[in-house]
Parts: sequence; C-alpha cells; structure tokens
Amino acid sequence: MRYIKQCLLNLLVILFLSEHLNAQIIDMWDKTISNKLQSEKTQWFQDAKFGLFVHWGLFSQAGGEWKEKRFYGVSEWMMQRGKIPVAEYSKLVEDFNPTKFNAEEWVNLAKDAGIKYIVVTAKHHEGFAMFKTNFSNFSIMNTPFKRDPLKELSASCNKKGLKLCFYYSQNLDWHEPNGGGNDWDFVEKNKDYSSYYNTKSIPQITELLSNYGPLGLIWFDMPGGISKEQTQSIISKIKKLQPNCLISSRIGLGLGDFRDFGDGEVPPVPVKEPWEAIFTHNDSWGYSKFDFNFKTVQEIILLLTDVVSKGGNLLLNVGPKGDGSIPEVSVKCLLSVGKWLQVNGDAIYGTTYGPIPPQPWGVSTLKTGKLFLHVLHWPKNSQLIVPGFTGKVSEVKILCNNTPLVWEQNASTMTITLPKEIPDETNTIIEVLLTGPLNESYFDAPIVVSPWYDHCNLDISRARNFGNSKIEHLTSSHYFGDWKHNTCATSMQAPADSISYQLNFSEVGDYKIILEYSCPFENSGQEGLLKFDEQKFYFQTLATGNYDNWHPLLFIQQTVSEVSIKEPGIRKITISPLQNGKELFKLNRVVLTPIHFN
Ligand code: FHN
Repeated sequence: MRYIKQCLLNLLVILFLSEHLNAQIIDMWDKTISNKLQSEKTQWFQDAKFGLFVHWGLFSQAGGEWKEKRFYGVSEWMMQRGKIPVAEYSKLVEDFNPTKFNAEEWVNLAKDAGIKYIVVTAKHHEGFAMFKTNFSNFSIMNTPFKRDPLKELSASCNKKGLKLCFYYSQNLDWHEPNGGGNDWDFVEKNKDYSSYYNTKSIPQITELLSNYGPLGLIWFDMPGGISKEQTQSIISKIKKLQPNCLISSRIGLGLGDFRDFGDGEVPPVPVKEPWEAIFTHNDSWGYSKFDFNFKTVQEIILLLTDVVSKGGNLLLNVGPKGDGSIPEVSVKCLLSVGKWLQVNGDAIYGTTYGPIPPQPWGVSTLKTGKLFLHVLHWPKNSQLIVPGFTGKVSEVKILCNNTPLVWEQNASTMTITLPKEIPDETNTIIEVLLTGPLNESYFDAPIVVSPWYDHCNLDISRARNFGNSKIEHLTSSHYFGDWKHNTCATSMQAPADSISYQLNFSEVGDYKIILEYSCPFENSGQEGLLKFDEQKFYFQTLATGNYDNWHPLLFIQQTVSEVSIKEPGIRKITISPLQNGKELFKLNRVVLTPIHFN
C-alpha cells in the first residue's frame, strides 16, 4: 500500500514537474535550495558528469529467482514481490560469500571507464547492511564472507582518488517490524517508524559517515512518509559529521543538494541546477539472471552525451553478482566508454549544458573558451550549420584527431566544412575555440530541417501546445520497476487542441512526415488533421495497445503526408483532431524524412 502510495506520489511529482518542462530551461523548483546548490560544495559534482551506481546486496545472490520462480523486472524487489517472509529470506546470508569481490578491481574499472564517483548500496530496501554495523545483525559480517566491502572500497577509492558515495534506503526496510514496506510479516498499523529511524536508520547513516572517510555524497531513496523533523535530523547529522558530503534530492520534501530525476529519465530540456540522470546498464538495478537487455557502448555514449548536453551527470548502474564479480558485459562496455572518454573527455567533464538548441546533426556542450559540437548525424553535404551563433572564433578542429576545419560566419550562422570521412560514427566532436562569450539561443530559433540527414526528429518538447492539449511526461514500466519515460502531446480531443512546430527548411527538397504515437484500441480509428502551412493532410489513427502506469506505452510510426519544399524558409506544421472525440493519441514526436533528393 505504501509502495503504491509512493508510486502515486512520484507520479504526481512527475506530472507537476512536466508542466514546467516544456520549451524552457527548467529552473529549480525550490529557490531556497537553488542558491545553496550553486555553492562551491557542488562544483566537483557538476564537473564529474559520470558516476557509477552499484546495486549489490543479498538480492544479488538470488538474482531474481526464488524457489524456481522467476521475477522479471528489477531483481532487488524480489522479496517484496514474492512476499517472502523475513525468516526465509534471511537464509540467503548462509550462502552469501562473494569471494570474487575485489575492491581494487572495481575501483580500477571505474577509473578506466572515466568514472569520477561511485555510489554503492550500503543498505537497500531488503534491510541488509553491506557493512559492519552495531545496529543490526542482518549484515554482511554475519555471512561466511565476514568482510566489510565498504571498508575495502574506501581504502581503494582513497588510493586512486575516486569519490566514494553510499546509497542508503532510509525508510523502506523489509527486514524490520518498524521499517517501511513489509506488510506481509508485519502489521502496518502497529509500526513505530520513529523507533526504526532512531534505532537503525539514523545510527547506520551515522556509522557510514563516521567509519569510511570523507564521502562525496549520500544517495537516499524512496523517503515515503518520513516526516520533516526526521528528515531534518538526518540532514543535521550529515552536516555535523561531514559538512561537505552532498545529499541527493531523494532525501525527500524538496530538500537535498542536487536533483535526481526518475529512474531512467532524462529531462527534455536543459536544467541549470546540479542534477543527475539515473540509468542502469540493463533494466534491473540488482543482478538478474534473466535480464540481458544491456545497452551497447554506443547507446551509453549517446546517453551520456544527451545528459551532459542538458547540464547533468549520468549515474550508470551495474549489478554485481552474488559472488562479487561485475557481469563481464558491463565490464567490457565500461572499458570501451572509458576509451572514448580518454579521447573526448574535454567535451564532457567540467562542461555546462549546450547553448545551441538540438540540431539535425546533434547537440552541444560548453566550457570557458570552448564550444563543443557533438555531431551524431553526419551531414551528407559535409556542411555543418550552426544557427543562432554569434560568438567570436579563433579555431575549429575535430577533437579526436585535431584536424583543423574551415569555417565561415555570417549574421548569426556559422558553417563548418567537415571531412567526407566520419572520424567517429557514434559522436564526432568539433571543438570551437572562442575568444568571447556566447549568447544563449536556446529555443529562440526554429528547428532546422535539412535534406542532408536521413531523418529530422522533431521532439515534442519543442512543440507549442494550444487549447486543452498538453505536453506531458508519461511513465510506465515493462516488467516491474523498469521505468520508461516519454514526453508526449496529450489531451488532444477537439480541433482547437493542437500542437505546432516552427521549422526552418534550409534547402529545397521533398519530405515524408511521420507521426510517432501511442493509441489505445478504444481511441483508434479517429481522424486527425496535419496542416503544413495551408496544405491539409487527413489521417486515421491506428491502435498500438492500452497503456497505464503499469503497462508500457508502445509507439507506432505512421506516415501521414508528403510535402515538397520549393524554396528554403520558415514553415509551420500543426496537428489536431479533425472532430470532437476521445483523445486522438499520445504523440511522442514527428519525424521528417527526406525523399527524392539528389
Ligand atoms: O526502489 C528503488 C530501486 O530498487 C532502485 O534502487 C532505484 C535506483 O534509483 N531507486 C528506487 C526506485 O526509484
């Protein structure tokens, strides 16, 4: 019940936030925090850009399997999903002996991957302490292993100059009669949460802050109904013991030193305050025997690029096995990302969000004196157009091989001539050396559409909404807890409920216009209208399946029109229902694909 309440609460927060996401740089929701956030205290965090999350606990031993029953989705929730009694679940300690754990190897891997901080689960919701504690017997010290891995990690991190950070679930504790979340062994109304905070949660947090040297941050999670007083007392404790230790926003109540978005969520537009996107390498946080949906090296590089171009950090999770080894697929991927960062790190670390809005070729990042253009799609005519650019430039070169490039500037457009051969298919970074400040052009400029790219994706976050239509942030999970997020145009039920895009066609050419949307069975078959300036195109929606918070939002791509651009310039696309009816669809994006172009 509390979990469902928590999810509903999360949903409300997401809905509230999504109101503010559209077409503007997000300002922090709490100005009182925001001043504090800009302090020097968070500078290391804002510069770091890439962190390693490690979900490791007793759940890693089970790997999502209990008595031949397989729990698909996030494996660390197995105890809760299977309503496994404490007495039975606790037996996992008897076999938990992670002899393959080697702190130095983990830290070396993180260093080689270009990671700047590591966040390890000290206690997850199952209540098991992965460290030596005087406040519970349910600890790694009472397993055959009898070692404190956090102590060993602290020593290795110290030696190698990596920031050590701990995850601590401050409210959920399925092992304890007074902890949050376990309603199968314990009766909710008999719980004394204060007693739990005072006898386990706060004392263990105190141990973590006292026994492992300076911590970069403490990563709290799922605060639930924790009171303001209790939250304040945790914060005071941290401030007293380690004033420089940062606190994640999941401490709750709008507090914390930096903002964590939802699991697997990247905001559609840049955020100025310190923030973090939290992703796991596959779909589960804890090791799962059944989850092979690992992201490729290219996907991780693109994700990191997207996050950093919006001013955030990527906290990427791996799930070590019960034996203490990190799955090889994650090790190999991290090492490859690290190789890429060795060459391209200047455009990632210490940067802020890009001042140039996303272009058909990609995104940008910025640091003093340098603008970095991340070319994710190579223009077929080798001309890289940077609109809305008025900076003074002394040099332009390719970051990975130092090749100097020729550029031209006129009015507010810079054009760079690229080589025919693509140096890095995933992300070739162009370094622009600046001799003066840049003006921010974010969202002022219409979206550039050019026939020199395979596709031009029009993100919904860059559309304007009219009537009752909304740009909403939607969340759903495929199995359980593997959250997926999509920003969509919703509530389009009448002709006046439209969305529109301003587009700047750089050249003549013909295009297919494709709508990517989700539509439940009962809403399908309705008619919509796409207007391209004054040209009208009618279409009928197709069913993709029903969706709610617990069932995935599935999308289809439907071609609805073909247009011919005879002269370059500004055009407008408007999409709306043709008649009054049910919601037309949840529109995720519009794609323009060039055709018949020589
Ligand atoms: O319930 C947890 C989940 O197991 C995992 O720890 C993630 C990581 O952000 N946090 C919670 C859900 O948001």
